[in-house]
Amino acid sequence: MESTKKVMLSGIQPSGELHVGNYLGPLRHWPTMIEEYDCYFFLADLHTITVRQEPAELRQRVYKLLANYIACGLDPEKCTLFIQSHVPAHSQLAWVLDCYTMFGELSRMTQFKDKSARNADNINAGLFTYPVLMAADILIYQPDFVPVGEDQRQHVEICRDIANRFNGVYGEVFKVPEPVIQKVGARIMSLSTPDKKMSKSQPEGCVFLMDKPEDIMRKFKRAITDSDTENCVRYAPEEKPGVANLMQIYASATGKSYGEIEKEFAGKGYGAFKPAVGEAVVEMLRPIQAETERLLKDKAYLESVYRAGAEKASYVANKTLRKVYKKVGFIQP
Ligand code: ATP
Ligand code: LTN
Repeated sequence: MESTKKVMLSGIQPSGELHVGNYLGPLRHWPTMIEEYDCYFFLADLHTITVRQEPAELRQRVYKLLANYIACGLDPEKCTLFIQSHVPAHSQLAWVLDCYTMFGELSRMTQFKDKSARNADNINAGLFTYPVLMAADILIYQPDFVPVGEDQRQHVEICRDIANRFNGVYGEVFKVPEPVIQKVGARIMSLSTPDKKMSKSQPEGCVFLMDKPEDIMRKFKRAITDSDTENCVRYAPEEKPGVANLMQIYASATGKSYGEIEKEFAGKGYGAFKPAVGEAVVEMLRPIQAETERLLKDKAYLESVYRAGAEKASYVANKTLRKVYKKVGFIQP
């Protein structure tokens, strides 16, 4: 029997180590969704090769990300966990959608502009059409919701535009999904340059999920607070972006409000605040790190998870692909 639950889908690229931004932004909220929604979570390995990857490293990172997913609470019995390249229908749908996406709209994507500026020697067509593959990743499962961090909002918007355009020609083929972006944690900034988002492709100022406790403490103690002389823990993102970012991290890790944090550190200054944020993060990550290490020793289990996931995902994805092929006029094989 078909499930009547609403459908939710998201993915992360195994393009580097997961960091606190990936965790506090989207990932941490996913396990709370698996009871209520029919959830698909995948590892976006096809997306990673828009930037050159070392093959052996990429393979390792896929295992590690899968172990991280499960350790963060994504129970493979309760949701569909899979590797993007194991479901060829994503790429097959992406080609069709390429033909319903305009050059101009892809040229406006901020991530394309940023990444092509950073990889000037490799501005490949994949980097340019990346949002179309992402739209295919999404639309092929007909989800209601797509939980992501703030930086992915534009990609979910273009996905909606592509779906509406296609539906406009062929009728209601795709469900048009809504992005879900958490308020606190949606954009964790780098600890060293608080005007840039924490990003795995820029390890400077980045706290990784698997960092040792002493490294986490060191990174937080060195975090750039602001050049103001106030030395006061107060939430003022415009004036004090470094402090606001640490407050955002502390609030997400402890569940405290900004008001409560201001009270807790009243009269104590940054010298007390920074190590307290570090400790909260160490404690938050401790169980995840231990479980990830345990899972990484059990490759056979991880393989059984991604195989079962690909089978479940393929069933749904192929159904949508067949419908699309039929609509555009391809003869059924
Ligand atoms: P890259 O540097 O390779 O672009 P990234 O670190 O930006 O990687 P992604 O793989 O693009 O991470 O993102 C995975 C998920 O984490 C996405 O939903 C994204 O919106 C979210 N995310 C990434 N960085 C942050 C951040 N600093 N704060 C909150 N959410 C984030
Ligand atoms: N583009 C996303 C990863 C990603 C994704 C998706 C997220 C690829 N396909 C589909 C949500 C839905 C990123 O770089 N973070």
